[in-house]
Amino acid sequence: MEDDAPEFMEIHEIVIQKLGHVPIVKGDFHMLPKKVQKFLAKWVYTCKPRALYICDGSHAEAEEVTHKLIERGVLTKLKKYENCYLCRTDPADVARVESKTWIATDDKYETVPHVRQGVRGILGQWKHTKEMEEEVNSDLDGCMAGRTMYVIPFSMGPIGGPLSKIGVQLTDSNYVLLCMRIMTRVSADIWEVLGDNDFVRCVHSMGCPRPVQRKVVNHWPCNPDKIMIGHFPARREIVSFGSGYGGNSLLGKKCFALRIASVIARDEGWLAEHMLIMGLTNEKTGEEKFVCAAFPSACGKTNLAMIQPTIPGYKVRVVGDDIAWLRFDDKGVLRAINPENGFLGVLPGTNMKTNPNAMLSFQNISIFTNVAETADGGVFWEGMEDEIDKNIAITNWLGQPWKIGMPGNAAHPNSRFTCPASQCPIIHPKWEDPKGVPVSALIFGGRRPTGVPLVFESYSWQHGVMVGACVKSESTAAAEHTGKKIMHDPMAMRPFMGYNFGKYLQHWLDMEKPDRNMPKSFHVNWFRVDEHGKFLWPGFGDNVRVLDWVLRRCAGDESIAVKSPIGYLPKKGSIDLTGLGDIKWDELFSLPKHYWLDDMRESKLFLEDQVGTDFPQVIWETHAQEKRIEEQL
Ligand code: GTP
Ligand code: SPV
Ligand code: MN
Repeated sequence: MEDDAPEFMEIHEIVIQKLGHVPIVKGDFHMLPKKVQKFLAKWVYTCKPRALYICDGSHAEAEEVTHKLIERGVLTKLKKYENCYLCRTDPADVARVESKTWIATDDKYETVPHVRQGVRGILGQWKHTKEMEEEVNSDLDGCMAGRTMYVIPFSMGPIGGPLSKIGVQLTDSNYVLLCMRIMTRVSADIWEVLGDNDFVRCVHSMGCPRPVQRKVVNHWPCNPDKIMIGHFPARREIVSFGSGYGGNSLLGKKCFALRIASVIARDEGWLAEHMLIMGLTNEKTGEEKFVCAAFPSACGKTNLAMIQPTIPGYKVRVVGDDIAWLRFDDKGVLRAINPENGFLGVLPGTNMKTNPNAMLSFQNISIFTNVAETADGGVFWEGMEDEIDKNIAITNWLGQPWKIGMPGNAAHPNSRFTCPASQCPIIHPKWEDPKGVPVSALIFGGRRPTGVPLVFESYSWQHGVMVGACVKSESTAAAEHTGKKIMHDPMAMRPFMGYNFGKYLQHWLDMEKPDRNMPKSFHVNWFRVDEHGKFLWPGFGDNVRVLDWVLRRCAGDESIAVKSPIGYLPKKGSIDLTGLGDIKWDELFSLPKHYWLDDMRESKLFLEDQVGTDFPQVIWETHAQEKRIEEQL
């Protein structure tokens, strides 16, 4: 391990001597586990902060940091709620930046597949370890000058749980610290629990040392031109520079719990996935089933995880809204934990009709980033028009006066709330169960305006892997893509892959074993539109009607499905549409032959181009989906 290399031992000694000149404003360096001291020493030496602040996760710490942020103008207290704050970022730093995200390994093909010659790969970006290190060393050299380095010990998953993992994040942003406290479990207990375990090394800097070189906008020092999010899976290290937004800076989330964790999962035989986890209890029988669903960013995970059912019979409870760590137990049951501690959810479109449970989750201890503010100390975004006083003055996310009906947006389309998961009124009592919950079904989906039915079921586990590999979706504001183009997002993991996607698909296939209880898998699409561009399906709480069909299939009901060339479709009338008025079933479930032939050929070409010789051919061979469509549709 690199930390043990002699030069770092020397640096460690030097820094320990030098630490006398770096005041430790909180905590005791000498009380930290040796391996953490070494990690810290290396980065103090590189980043040259003004002071060190070792966090303990206490309430007093939150108060102190919040107070500082208010004083500096980064946070505005929202007087309509308890302990809620508004934050406006530099408008140049508003979303994840996929084009600046890299995985560094010595062997290129450990990270990216062997693409077809002449093709530009889009399933992950690789850099040689040495090249990435040079870039890191040059960008981070002195990057915290004049700033405090916060040391954040955190756990992904319940502290000390058998499926949980520990991380330590260094950051020069106390906004990031506040958000990490909500999104992960920050505690001084981590130092004890760490013991002989390894930890994920997370280094984050806004990239704006003092004296600043670039004009600071909204008290949000950042360096958008030089954003870099680098991962070193071999030594479980993440280095993020230049951005303070969401997944770019809260390193426990996408960087750790998906990219690095997918590599750990490959090595240890489990799965780290971009999936929600929810429980549905049948109120008649009392039986509860859990499902996980993988949709690309801004495609409905948070909303589905928290739905308020519109048909009687189910009690829904949320375990997680974004990431699932999945592992088969010794009885062959797939179990899932939510490694996160909070929700970082999209705000536009969220209201008391579409997602009351989210609305009720952020009435306390929450941070709203890049939304509009109302004159009474409340918040506003697109979709909340019916929930605010019509005459109230509004200030948009850019700080300008704004009125409903004006062109442009009041809130940034990727504006988000950050709140503790425990505040959700339907949080599952077992959401922190260290063993996880048993999973009956896996669901894939995306925004597919045409051709793709509301729901279909895969023939088998292996076919489900193929359906997952073919996931596509309209691009959204969650990353830097502009316009609404349909993009491939296999397994909803394109931006979050930690290693070669072909090997990842093989790892999924290898999960299937005779003594395991393989969950059924499905594909859903809430976003099909009619010829006028209107959604054919009401979505949101009504999605429970689809889940009801899914669960009846899981219970073995053969009478409600018909075999089609793409998978099992619901038999006409087998989804409960009571009270919905006019639903155009035939349009919602039609499989246009030309669409599907084109789609299959295009998907096959995409995977052959992008995954090349790493693609597990067995999927095509066994499933001959194109042939079936040609002959049977
Ligand atoms: P990330 O946090 O980026 O991973 O997003 P997510 O997958 O959790 O998506 P989220 O639930 O936040 O929804 C994103 C957007 O889609 C919001 O504007 C929602 O209002 C909208 N949305 C969610 N579910 C539905 C649905 O069933 N139908 C329609 N029409 N829109 C939906
Ligand atoms: C996503 O894009 O899937 C998110 C937001 O959940 S972020 O954490 O910024 O990646
Ligand atoms: Mn997400």
